[in-house]
Amino acid sequence: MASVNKSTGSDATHPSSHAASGLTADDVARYHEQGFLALPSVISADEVARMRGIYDRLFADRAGRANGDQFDLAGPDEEDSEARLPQILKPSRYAPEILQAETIARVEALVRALLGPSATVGGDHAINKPPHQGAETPWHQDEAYWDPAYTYCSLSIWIPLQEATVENGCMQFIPGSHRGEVLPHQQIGNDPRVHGLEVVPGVVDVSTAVACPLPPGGATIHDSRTVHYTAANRSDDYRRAYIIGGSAARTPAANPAVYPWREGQQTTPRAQRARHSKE
Ligand SMILES: O=C(O)CCC(=O)C(=O)O
Repeated sequence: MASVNKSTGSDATHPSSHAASGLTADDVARYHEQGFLALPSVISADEVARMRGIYDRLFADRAGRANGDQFDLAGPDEEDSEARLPQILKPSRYAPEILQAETIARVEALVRALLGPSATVGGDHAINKPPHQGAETPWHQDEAYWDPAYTYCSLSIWIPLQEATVENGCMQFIPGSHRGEVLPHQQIGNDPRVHGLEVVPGVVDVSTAVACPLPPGGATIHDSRTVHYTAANRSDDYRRAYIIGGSAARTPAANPAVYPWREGQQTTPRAQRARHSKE
């Protein structure tokens, strides 16, 4: 008997809902059970090479820096300090050609297979770990960044533009963690200048973590509540990740939580640049 995804109402195991995505019914069931999925091949080697050229240019040009879309996720983000974990929000705003129609169609099929036929693709970002860099992306849940006034049904598709290994910072997940609440977070290192968030140290048991190495153009997909992490890049090359989101409609939360850590984010150098650019 087909099972209905309670959060979306979609018949997620019906073959017609996932045929275009290339996912099997087992893949879909595993995603909902574990909160993540690793796929060895989502975009072609040629497409990876084409995207990588655009990606490297965006970081070299510091695209989006002036309006707060490009910043250091893990460091103080001051003009004279080298970024530990450079991130660009909405890279497709600065280089729309990074996303070809074929890739959007592929991503949309994955999103709809997992979240239901009305789900949409939207919201991309890029995290570029420099070689021999000590910055990890600490354990966190994506929803900790979002407004707790809503209940979400969202995922992220994480695509490495070179091989992703444990050594250079592939994705790691805590299976089943998407079924819990949003855990207490703080700014990384409890430093008020840092935009990035981490689960408060000691709150999460990471002994069951699963690392997901991937070839270039593979992808991991994770629920917006799944606790995840990437290690520091100890390789000789950049670790380039292009990430694109998908979601079904959010609904107002019945009993909204309060996320005190979001207040701190409003005072970071990144948030100040974003505010000034709008004045
Ligand atoms: O690429 C990384 O280092 C982390 C990515 C991440 O946290 C995400 O895609 O939600």
